[in-house]
Amino acid sequence: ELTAIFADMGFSIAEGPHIEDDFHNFTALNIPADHPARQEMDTFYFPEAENGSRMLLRTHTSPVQIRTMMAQKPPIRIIAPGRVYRCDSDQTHTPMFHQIEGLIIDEETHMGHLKWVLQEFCKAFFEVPQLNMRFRPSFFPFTEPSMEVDIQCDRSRPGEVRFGEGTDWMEILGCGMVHPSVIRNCGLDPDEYQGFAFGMGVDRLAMLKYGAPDLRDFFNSDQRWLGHYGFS
Ligand code: 2NM
Repeated sequence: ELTAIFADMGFSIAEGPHIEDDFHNFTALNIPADHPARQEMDTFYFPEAENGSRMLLRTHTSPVQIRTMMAQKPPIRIIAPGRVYRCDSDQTHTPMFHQIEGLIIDEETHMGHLKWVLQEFCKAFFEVPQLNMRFRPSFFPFTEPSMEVDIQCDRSRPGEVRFGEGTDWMEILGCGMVHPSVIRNCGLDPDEYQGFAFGMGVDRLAMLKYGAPDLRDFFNSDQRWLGHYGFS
C-alpha cells in the first residue's frame, strides 16, 4: 500500500542486501565512528572476519539509497521498502521491523519538492482531502537541514484517532536535504547535484492508522488478532 502510493508518484522501487557492511550502513551516511547507533547494543553484528571487518544486519534501508547513488547518475527517484533490524524489543519496538525510505537527487531538487511529495503521500495514506503538516527542525547525520514531520489529528475521542482534523499532532516521519558529504561519499559532486530523502517506520504507521496498541502483535500470527484488524 505504502510502496504503491510512491510508485504512482513516479518513484522506482529499489532493493538491496539485508546483510550489509560498515561502509554502506554507516560510513557513507556520514555516521561518525563513535555514534551510538554503531554500538553492539543497537546493531546485530556477525562474527569478525579474518581481516577484522564485521558484517551486520542493516539498521535502516539507507544503504539501498547509497548503493543506488554509487551505481547510477542522477536524476535518481527511488523508494526503498524492506526489513531492517535493531536490538530492541518492547511495546513499540520489535528486533525486525519495516522501513520505507525515499530519495530524489537531481540538479535543482529542493525542499519545496520535498514538502509536496510528503503532503501528497499523507493525503493518500490517511485518505483525507486536506491535512495540516508541521516540519520541525531535527538532526540526522545524513541530512542537512533535517526535519521531523507531524500531521494534524484529533485524539479527543477515546480509542480513536482522526487524521486531518483537530488540534493534536502526531509524529510520522523524518526527512531532510541529503548532506553534501553523503553525496560526495557516493562519488557524485555536491556542487552539481542535490536532493532530499525521507524515511518512516511501516509497522509504526500501521499501528497509528489501525490503532493497534502493541507492535509485537504484528508478528505473533494470532488469527483472532489478524481477523480483528482486517488482515485475514
Ligand atoms: C530518514 C530521515 C532522513 C535518508 C537519507 C538517505 C540517504 F542515503 F540518501 F542519505 N536515505 N534515507 C533519511 C533521511 C532517512 O529516516 C528517518
